[in-house]
This record gives sequence, structure tokens and C-alpha cells, in this order.
Amino acid sequence: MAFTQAPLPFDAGALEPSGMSAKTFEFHYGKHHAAYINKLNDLVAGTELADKSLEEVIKTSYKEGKTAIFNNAAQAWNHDFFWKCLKASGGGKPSGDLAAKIEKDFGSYDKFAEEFKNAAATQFGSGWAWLVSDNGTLKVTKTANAENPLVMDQTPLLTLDVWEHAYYLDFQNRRPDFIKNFLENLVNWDFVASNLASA
Ligand code: MN3
Repeated sequence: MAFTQAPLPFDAGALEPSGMSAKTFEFHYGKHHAAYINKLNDLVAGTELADKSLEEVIKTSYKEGKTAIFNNAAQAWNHDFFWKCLKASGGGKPSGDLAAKIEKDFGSYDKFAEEFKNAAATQFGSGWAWLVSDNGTLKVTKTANAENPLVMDQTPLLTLDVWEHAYYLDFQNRRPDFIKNFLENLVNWDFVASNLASA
């Protein structure tokens, strides 16, 4: 069974007032994300990995050093997860159990935001910034290229794509502005809270 691209959880133009344009989704979802899934299907066709779940393909290909398969499988997963981390008029401070957990593990929301911004801004070249649960403790991490927390036995709660293709159409070279806008206007904290609840 081939891997398929799930629909975006919102209309492609819905986040435009929040700083992520329909044009960005046309390329980022329609071209980049789609290409990872198509490439993955080509690479696993006729192998035992073709019938595994995407998560299993990620973990197995990472362990076995099957780099091309890992890169495309992880990017297929990372983007699907990233879309769910976004919503129109999102961002700002979370509430409830999630807010309490962030305060407990980082000291304050502002400390978390500072750490997240720093991780996203200092990932040299392509990669991702993450909020993860690591054995029950929240941590901010960054990964290069396609790597993700699943292969480090961490539970991803939130991610931001900092590949240049993620922000160039809306922010050009201004990655720090893209990161700031994500935290202030786009984060879907309900999704993050549901990830924490099932971590
Ligand atoms: Mn991307």
C-alpha cells in the first residue's frame, strides 16, 4: 500500500492573515511535501518496508542506515506533523495543563519561547526546531535536515520547519521574523496539548 499525502487541516489561504501565504502552501505542501511522499513510494516499492507504517519505516531505515528512505520518510512525517502545528490566529501563550508543564520545565513561557527561538534561529542550514517530551520532561531541540525526535525516543509535541523553502516566499531571508510570527500568530496549542496528553 502506497503512502499518501493527507489533506491540509485548513484551506491553503486560511493562514494568510496570520502570516503564512497560500503561495507558500502551493509550493511547500503542493510541491515539496508531495515530492517526499512520491520519492518514498518509489524507494520502498517492492521492499518489505512498503507495508509498514510510516513511523516504522522511519525507525527501521534510520537504524539500518538507509539514508534516502529515511530522509524521505521522515520529511513526509515531519511535514504532516508541522501542518497540524499550525492554525489561523493561533500562537500566543498556551493555557491549562500545557501552560503549567511549560512553566514547570522551563521556568516560564518566556523562557521556553526564548529557547525555541534560539534553537530555530541557530539551526545552521536546513532542519527543524522541536518541543519534545523526553522521558516526561519538556525540552527544546533542533535537528538537521530530515532528522526527528522519533529516532531519539522522544515524543514530538511541536515543530517548526526552518528549511529555507518554509519561509522564503513570505519572509525572504528573515528567518527570525518567520520564527517570531510562528510563535505569535500560528501555533496550534490545542494540538500540542493533545500530544502532551498522549505522551
Ligand atoms: Mn519543509
